[in-house]
Amino acid sequence: MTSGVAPDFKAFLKQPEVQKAISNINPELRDRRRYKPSQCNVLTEAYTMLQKQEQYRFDIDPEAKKLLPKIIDKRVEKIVKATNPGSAFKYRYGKKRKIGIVFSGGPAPGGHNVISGLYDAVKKANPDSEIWGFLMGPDGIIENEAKHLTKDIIDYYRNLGGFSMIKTGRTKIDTQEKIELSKETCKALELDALVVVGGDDSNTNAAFLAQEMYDDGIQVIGVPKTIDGDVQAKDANGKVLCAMSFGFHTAARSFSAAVSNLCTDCSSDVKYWHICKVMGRSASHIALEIALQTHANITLIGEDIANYTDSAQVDQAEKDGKIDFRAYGITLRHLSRVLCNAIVRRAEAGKNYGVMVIPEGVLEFINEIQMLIIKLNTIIALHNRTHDDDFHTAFPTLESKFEQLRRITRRKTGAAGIWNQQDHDLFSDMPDFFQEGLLTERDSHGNFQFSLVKTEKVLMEMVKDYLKELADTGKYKQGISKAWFRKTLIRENIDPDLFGPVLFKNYADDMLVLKRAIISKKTFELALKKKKLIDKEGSVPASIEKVYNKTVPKFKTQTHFYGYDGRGNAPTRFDCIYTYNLGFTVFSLIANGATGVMAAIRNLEKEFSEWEPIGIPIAPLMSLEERKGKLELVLEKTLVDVNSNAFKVVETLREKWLAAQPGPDQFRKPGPIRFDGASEENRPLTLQLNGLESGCE
Ligand code: FBP
Repeated sequence: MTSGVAPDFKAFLKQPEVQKAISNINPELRDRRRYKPSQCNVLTEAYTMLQKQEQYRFDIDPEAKKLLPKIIDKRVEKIVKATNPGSAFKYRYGKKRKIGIVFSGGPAPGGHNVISGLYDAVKKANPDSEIWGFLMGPDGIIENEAKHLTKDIIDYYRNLGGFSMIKTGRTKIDTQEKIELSKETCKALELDALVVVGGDDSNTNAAFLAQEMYDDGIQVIGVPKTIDGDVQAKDANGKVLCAMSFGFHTAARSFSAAVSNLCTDCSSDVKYWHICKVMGRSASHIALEIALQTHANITLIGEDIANYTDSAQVDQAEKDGKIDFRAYGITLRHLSRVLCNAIVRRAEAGKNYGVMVIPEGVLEFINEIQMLIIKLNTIIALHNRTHDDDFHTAFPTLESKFEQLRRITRRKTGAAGIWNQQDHDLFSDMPDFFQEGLLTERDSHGNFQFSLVKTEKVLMEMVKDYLKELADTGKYKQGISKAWFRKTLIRENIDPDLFGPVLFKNYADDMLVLKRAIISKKTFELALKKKKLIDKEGSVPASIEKVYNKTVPKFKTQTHFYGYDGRGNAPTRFDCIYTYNLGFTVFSLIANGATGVMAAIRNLEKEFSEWEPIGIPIAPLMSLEERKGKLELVLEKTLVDVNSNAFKVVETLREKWLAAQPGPDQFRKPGPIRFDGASEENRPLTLQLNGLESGCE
């Protein structure tokens, strides 16, 4: 390799066309930075105020009342125009403020626009007010690492993806010590308000910080962020207050574009099943949206799987006068059978290819796995609480962890009641990489890290094993076209109508499937010999051999993971507008003295003109949940509702999209994310469908 750049090449690099081609600034970037998202009418007003919405009520958890007394009685408040604001109101509204903002958890497209919306609103009310961004997530608050966000910084990131402006982190402000340090930082910086942009855990932290800093007059506002789409809010009567967190649309659309391309690819070279694991730590909202966007052949929805009941097993138990708990919830083995069934049916229809979408959190919905995860979480948490070291440091290798589990099964005290021989046997039967996956370190929130487990590999290994069993027993065969069969034989002057009925179970059809008893080349030849179509010693004609080879199914897979790529995508126009308005909503809540509330936009599922900026109190949404082996007061994640329109559509069209008959597949091509133009889509399909009157009972 030579070093340095030749003088001629230096001159080449200086040419304007070359400079333009290699610049970091491209037309898309310029367009995005220039784009001004639309604003809800009310947010364009000079002064806004909050109007209590008494029609929404909540079933309040007694623990929330006990732990968050200063913010528990807050109501949902709608942002409305302040009519005839007096001078005291105007002074309060427009007083000089210093507001801190933090990103918490995984990046989600649109975060920068929350900041730019907040910045524009703050500056509109008082040009001397300032926004400070905490660096690297909640650690920035704890360690007082913040930077003043100036116009240049804000303008640089308008409508762009990621959280690169101030970065993010997963630290949880979940101990009194961390809360105290955060309070000290907010006081030291003389903040009027702190804005926490995060998911369920981060909004939980926001509520506790609001409670803690109430008497200091430091307001805390949450913003619903996560590509997983599981930060949503309804009141006790099921009235939707926040239909979706921001970032979901962009990530799901980005994954859909990639999955759709695979649908096109597999139906072109017709030899692969593309297995697509998609992000979504627990809830399957992303997978559901991908199903609607692409009509992939198979999409698993965790919440649907959890809902599974084996009715035959229930009936049998009833007859025996018992309750069989094992009949509720699917097992890993059963799920692999369901997948095999679909693969076999498509193969019989001549389609030895397809696209399967698996949500990364699917294992959590499988009863037996869920039990193991809960038990292992508890064992790890118990160890960490009772010893001075950490479980993963104490038992660094799989072997040592396994040995510790074995010791627990033999013990009579401590974690012994949690882990029994049956658990140990189930765990021991799992492949090494899966055992390792189940024992990986939990994240800082104590969550099991599904994105680190090869969910698709676990399932595909089981699928492959069972497909082999099905092939060996004659139940898995590749269908071939009758026209092709006839043409191939006629070319060698062989009468297809003599051979066809001997070989195929359905010679009258257009797509032919070998008879069940023909399970190998040997049995294939035997069938022909028996009917004297080939003599005992004679070799099989080349065309017949070709037919046999074509009937042997081959399950070849390509696996893909869609997660970080879509999370880093530049926001869709929907997410740009949604988040910019969230930024304005945050300011209106702060200017009107709110705290312990989450900024949200009601009616996201409707036309933009109907969007309604609101503040939702966080504390009444919280309840007790098991975390790190103990009960904690948290904001609940919203899972896919299996009675929702969106899910019912997928369920109803599942068979159609599987397309297990000869003929074309039913793929939908959403195309890449468009920021502009007539084909740009204005909101997630899940929201569009859920916003319509239901056709279900
Ligand atoms: P948030 O809920 O924090 O927004 O993160 C969501 C997510 O992208 C999940 O879909 C995924 O399981 C997880 O983050 C991955 O975590 P990490 O970034 O730590 O690998």
